[in-house]
Amino acid sequence: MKGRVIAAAALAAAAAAVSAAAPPEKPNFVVIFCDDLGYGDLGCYGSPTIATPNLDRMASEGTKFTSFMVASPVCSPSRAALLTGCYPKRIGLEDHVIFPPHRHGLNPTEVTIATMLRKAGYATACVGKWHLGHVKPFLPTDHGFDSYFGIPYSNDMMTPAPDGRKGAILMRDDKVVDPCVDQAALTPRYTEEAVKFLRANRDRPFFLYVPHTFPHVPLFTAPPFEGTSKRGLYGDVVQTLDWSVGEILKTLRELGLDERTMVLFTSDNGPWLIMNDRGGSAGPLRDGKGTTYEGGMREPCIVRWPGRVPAGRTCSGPWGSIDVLPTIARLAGVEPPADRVLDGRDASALVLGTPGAKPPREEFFYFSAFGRLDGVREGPWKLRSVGGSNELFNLETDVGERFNVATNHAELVARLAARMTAFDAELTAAARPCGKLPGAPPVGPPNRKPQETKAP
Ligand SMILES: [Ca+2]
Repeated sequence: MKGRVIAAAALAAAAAAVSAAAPPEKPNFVVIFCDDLGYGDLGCYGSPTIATPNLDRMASEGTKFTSFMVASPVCSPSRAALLTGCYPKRIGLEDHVIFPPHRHGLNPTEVTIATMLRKAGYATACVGKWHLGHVKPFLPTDHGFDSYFGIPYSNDMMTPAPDGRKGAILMRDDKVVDPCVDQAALTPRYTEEAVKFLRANRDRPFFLYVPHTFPHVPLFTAPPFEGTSKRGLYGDVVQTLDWSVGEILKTLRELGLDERTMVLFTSDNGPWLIMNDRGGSAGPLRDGKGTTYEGGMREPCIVRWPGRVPAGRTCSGPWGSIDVLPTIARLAGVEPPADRVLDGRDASALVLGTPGAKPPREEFFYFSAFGRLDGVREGPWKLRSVGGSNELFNLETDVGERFNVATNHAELVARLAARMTAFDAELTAAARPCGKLPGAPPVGPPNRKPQETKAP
């Protein structure tokens, strides 16, 4: 008996020695970022016509967030914010999206999630639509990704191919591999590429970023997805994305990586409503893409990490894409960049459902598609102050922003408006420039329309 006790004690001591010697396993991260997906476009967010069984199951196995904010209602600035943890204006990318003639992009001096994790030994890959600069040194492979496969800007930015066709270009790393890609095959090709990356890196920590091309218009899919939804081609395309998420989750399960992998699903901005049935739905939210109402900037967000992120939970605590970098840093046990200002905050307690966890921020700022500061949220209150007109909404009782109560709360309106002015001045004074090649055309939309107000 005594011998057995000693043996057990020796075993325990040996086990303790092993665990003290071996560094804790670093978690993997998969971020799936759709393009123009609306708050109301998933079954688990209320869509009656689009079937998303994989995302619904992901939500039941993880946490569904109902106040997840992106930092711009259009593509490029929103992507810049996700990857750097900064408001787009802080890094010079607030003024609308990058077009093919442009020669600017995310400054190579910025630190992305990929740069940060790669330094910590992670394998990194970007599979999908980049839209942060399509020439060197602004490509994914210049920003911490070991590899890149996808279209470098929006799928409606067609350029002439050598054979006379017009299409979207497909790149691998820093080379164009197809000047006119078959867009109907894109989502399955991205998925195949993502799955291949997961299999190849099963034994080391990885960060996989999948910024999908869709459901941005023009919409494409193919059998077996075509004609399957009750919402026309738009629904078919979202159902294709749902299948893709299912393939990624299935692969993680097969590789035994479920408990070591956090998967985050969201989109860059709200639905493009002027596209009518080719655009999505913001569900109960007001307006959509391009606006600073909630429909433009509040996104579906599901986080799944079995054993760490509570299953079947709905969380209304506000956080957003700018908090993803600091949150991943905390969960990976790495330091976020300390030599510069970040706007994002660590939201890991909220994400992990730590009892008593508070949202990571007291206030969130709403910048327009052109970098004009339109609004601020503080607690339940949101002030939109545009062109001298004030709208105050209580988002807890009026998520659809139907009741402007500004006249009932003059003091609050004045305080929030002053806070907006102060923050914008502070941010503008400390803003860092985007990256620009010599002789680059000006940042901003070509043929700017008069109503497209630039940042001051
Ligand atoms: Ca978009």
